[in-house]
Amino acid sequence: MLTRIDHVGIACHDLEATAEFYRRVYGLEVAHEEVNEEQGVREAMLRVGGTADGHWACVQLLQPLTDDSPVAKFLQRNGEGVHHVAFGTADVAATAETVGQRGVRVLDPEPRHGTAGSRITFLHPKDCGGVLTELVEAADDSAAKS
Ligand code: MC0
Repeated sequence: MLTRIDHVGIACHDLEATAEFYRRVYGLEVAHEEVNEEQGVREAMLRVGGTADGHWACVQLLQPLTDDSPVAKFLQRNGEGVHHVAFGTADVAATAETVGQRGVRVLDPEPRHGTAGSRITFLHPKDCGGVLTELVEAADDSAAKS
């Protein structure tokens, strides 16, 4: 059902300064940057290593676009730090349905638009041991469905 750790999302106030930290300390470079208005974030993906299913495990830096977005609320409450964990799956809708049947609240019954053409859904942190959890079907993951 889950095929990889796709990314760890990290909330930050300043995307450039945080990306510079990851570059200076770990030598990681930004592979992709995007604004996702629907989610209220600017984000940057930093590739850490390849995964067994042919994708990348990434660090995702998240800077809020607006004061009332989920990441802004998280920063106000907790300060900078780990915001969510995202797992890859070949079929986000089917995986969300399965975990929903297992008693976890699925926050996006219809998958939404995520990084680089991916389809994503979030699971409620209160049903996942305090971890906001994201399911990601990358643009080319669906090839693995058949
Ligand atoms: C909130 N809570 C969290 C949390 N955010 N716990 C762990 N990790 C987080 N990130 C906890 C709060 O501390 C609070 O606990 C309770 O959940 C309710 O939080 P709230 O903010 O007061 O209330 P809600 O219900 O308005 O919002 C929480 C919820 C929301 C998780 C439903 O943030 C949401 O829908 N998030 C999913 C979308 C998202 O985060 N998008 C940004 C990343 P207490 O104990 O005080 O009640 S977008 C992204 O990552 C995209 C670009 C991608 O990957 O492609």
